[in-house]
Amino acid sequence: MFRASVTVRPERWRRCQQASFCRKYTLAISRDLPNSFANALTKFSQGEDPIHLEMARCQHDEYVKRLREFVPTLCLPALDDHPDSVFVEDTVVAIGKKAVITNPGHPSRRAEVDTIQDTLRRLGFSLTDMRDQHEGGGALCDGGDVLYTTRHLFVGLSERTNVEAVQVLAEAFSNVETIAVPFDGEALHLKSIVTHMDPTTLVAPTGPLGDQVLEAMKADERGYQTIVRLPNLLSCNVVVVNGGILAQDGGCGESKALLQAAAKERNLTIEFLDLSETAKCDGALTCCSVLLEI
Ligand code: CIR
Repeated sequence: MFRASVTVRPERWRRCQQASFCRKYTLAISRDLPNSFANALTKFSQGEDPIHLEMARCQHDEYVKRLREFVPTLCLPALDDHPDSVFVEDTVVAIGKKAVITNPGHPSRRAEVDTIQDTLRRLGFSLTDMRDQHEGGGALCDGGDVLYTTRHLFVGLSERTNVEAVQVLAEAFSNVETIAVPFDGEALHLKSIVTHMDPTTLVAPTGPLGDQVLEAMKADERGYQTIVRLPNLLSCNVVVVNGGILAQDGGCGESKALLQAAAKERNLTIEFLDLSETAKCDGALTCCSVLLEI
């Protein structure tokens, strides 16, 4: 039922092992695009073009193919009853062999977590189910709001993620400092705004939205020495995996050039991808996979 690829280029593993900051991912989980994808939730994306299903499928296949250059990837079968189910990142937060199964903030997304929970249980993870916590199921969280830099666990307080969830995450991952990051509603998730390239480098947009979030994170005080500021918001969501970076080809040459330079300085291989159809429903790159260290 599952499709996994194990074709990871050996030189990329070596490069990753040389880089002491790097998390060593051994498996990624993604999910095939559902036939219902055109009905995915959309709030922040602009534009009137509807989602083009076949193009979305090609782009997603390309994403998985590129990801497999860096890490073996298990692609779960599509859930056609759940238009947003390709966004697996939102269903779980995993660090080492521990994982917190989330209670997604939008009711239409809650049933997506069951198959992820099953998969992680079979992989031997120690699981906390957020849905069992804080009587009454008060904790709500989308994994897209959780940014783990290896030094801090930042949790965006968005329309999808609340303080009860911060509490659950802080208890589950008690060996790392957990920090709530309030931000106003100009983007769906914290990681729609800011991601990281290494333990001291963040990627964030230029302008007030980036300023606001970096300030809420106290990025400076917390030792994030380099902040790659990009004019294009979509370009700020990057996947850093085993010596490589997957980034959006968001049509912004300046953002691409800045990312390329930052990747080169860090001896990371950067690959640009066009996920225009996913972007039409507020999705970016990190949201289409869960990276695991097992
Ligand atoms: C949603 O609104 O839930 C989806 N259309 C987009 C989720 C994107 N997830 C993510 O960035 N982690």
